[in-house]
Amino acid sequence: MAEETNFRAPELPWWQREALYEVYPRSFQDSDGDGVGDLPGLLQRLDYLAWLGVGAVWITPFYPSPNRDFGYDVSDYCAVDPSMGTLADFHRLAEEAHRRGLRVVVDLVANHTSSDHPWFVESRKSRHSPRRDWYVWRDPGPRGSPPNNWLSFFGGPAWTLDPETGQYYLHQFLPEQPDLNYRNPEVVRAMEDVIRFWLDRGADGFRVDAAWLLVEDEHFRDEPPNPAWRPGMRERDRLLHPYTEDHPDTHRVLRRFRAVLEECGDRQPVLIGEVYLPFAQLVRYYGTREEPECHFPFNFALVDLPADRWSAAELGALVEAYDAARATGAWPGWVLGNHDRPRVATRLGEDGSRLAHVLLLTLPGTPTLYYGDELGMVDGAVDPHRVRDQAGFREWGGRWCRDAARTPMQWDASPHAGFTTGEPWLPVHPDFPERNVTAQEKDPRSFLHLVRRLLWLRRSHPALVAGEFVLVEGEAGVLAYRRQQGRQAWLVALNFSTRPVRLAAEGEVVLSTHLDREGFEGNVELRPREGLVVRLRP
Ligand code: ISL
Repeated sequence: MAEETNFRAPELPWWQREALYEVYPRSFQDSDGDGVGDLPGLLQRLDYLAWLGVGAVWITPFYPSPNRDFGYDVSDYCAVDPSMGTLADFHRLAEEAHRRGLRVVVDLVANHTSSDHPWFVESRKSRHSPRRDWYVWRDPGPRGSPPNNWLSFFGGPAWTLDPETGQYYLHQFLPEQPDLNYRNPEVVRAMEDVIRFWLDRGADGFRVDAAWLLVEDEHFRDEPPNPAWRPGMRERDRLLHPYTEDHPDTHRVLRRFRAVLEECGDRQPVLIGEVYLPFAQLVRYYGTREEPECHFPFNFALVDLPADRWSAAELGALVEAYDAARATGAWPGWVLGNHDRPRVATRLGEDGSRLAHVLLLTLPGTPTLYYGDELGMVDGAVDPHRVRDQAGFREWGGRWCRDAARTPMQWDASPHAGFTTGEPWLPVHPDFPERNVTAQEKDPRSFLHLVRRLLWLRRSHPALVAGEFVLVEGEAGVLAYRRQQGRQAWLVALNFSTRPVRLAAEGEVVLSTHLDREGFEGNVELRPREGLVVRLRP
């Protein structure tokens, strides 16, 4: 890559300079033939991630878990599930990642534990258990009903009766995922110790699961009906959520988590929040200068934007609204997909997903990629009789299942796509003989090469990381913006329309979504659904 300067913007912290790559470890690489991916498997693939050009890997939960929600029901925060490896494997993984200049971000499943966690086992023993108050227990409502009308993400009430002690406990997710009680200072301290545990073992940061749900209304008020609810929407969305989401005390907890990270000084570990809220509320998860919270909460606007609204006008407005909502200096964080949502290539198609990746990797802020999206992987078909993720299946009323976005990574054309020598826990997508890393490495115009080129372009040019961002008014249907720092100026033009558009720009095409016109200078015409990155003449 001749044009790269390899300038790494050293004055910025690593989590601003580098792109994040989400790995769902069960589905990434199996090393022992049990059909479930594991940490030693991920270790084998670190060279791939370094080659690709991401700077950090976020690993979703690998802790001991009865797997009712595949790791998001943790029964021991300070260990590794035997199916995923050992603590020594994590240690080796962190060391080997660091040797390659990669950081390791782990999941902090803070909102709830597994009902098998010793804390909950003890809590439910009696009303007088010393850990009773570690969870949220309430007496039944009238005639034995749940204490109020709160609903779980995974369907049904957010309360389950414990017949032994005659009280209900709260769970925003499955009954097997009881909510911790952050009004109890001992719980906050316990989670701080979990953070320290993983920092001591080489973690470079945390993605706080369900960060906007940590604390609920202390008066347990009923939630009002949602007038916008329509059949087809999630059952939980029958209600508005003023009392179970975004409670002011949630910020108090996140400030405490952040303070633990601040103890690390130069290591600069990162705190990222999983927060599904409108911009005005989302931006409060940065905290303030005096009392910081997340380095950034994920902005899921591009995950939530329906495919028929991916237009230049709509995206331009979205980017500007996000910008306007953030205080100066609040660092953006963009996402196209994750293990809870349909894959981006399924939502937008191959062309649309190529455009989306140019956007993701040239907007200001930290981009997070989801494993396999760099190949254009699409959702797998899910046999309703063989659903593994029952929780997600219920969440979406059977219309969609998270299994679809969690099929094994497609490495090569060998049986099971090189993911495992055994029987994969989820079926490999049948397009793997053509769509895989090995095949796309050989094809210079593949999706993989597009994403790799974009990643290296971003990490080599500070203007694309931290440069000024200016929307450029122009042709209808084309989202165009400049990124500028000092004498470096770039134009990104994304043609979301289905007609060709002439571009008035003095510069050199450095990248096209089709990877077939690099080096071109002069007046370019954007083909339908083509995106270009142009280096402007100083
Ligand atoms: O996708 C979503 C946002 O609307 C939610 O349904 C999602 O389940 C929620 O954001 C919380 O997700 C996280 O916590 C869950 C776990 O099942 C998800 O996989 C995780 O990402 C409970 O731990």
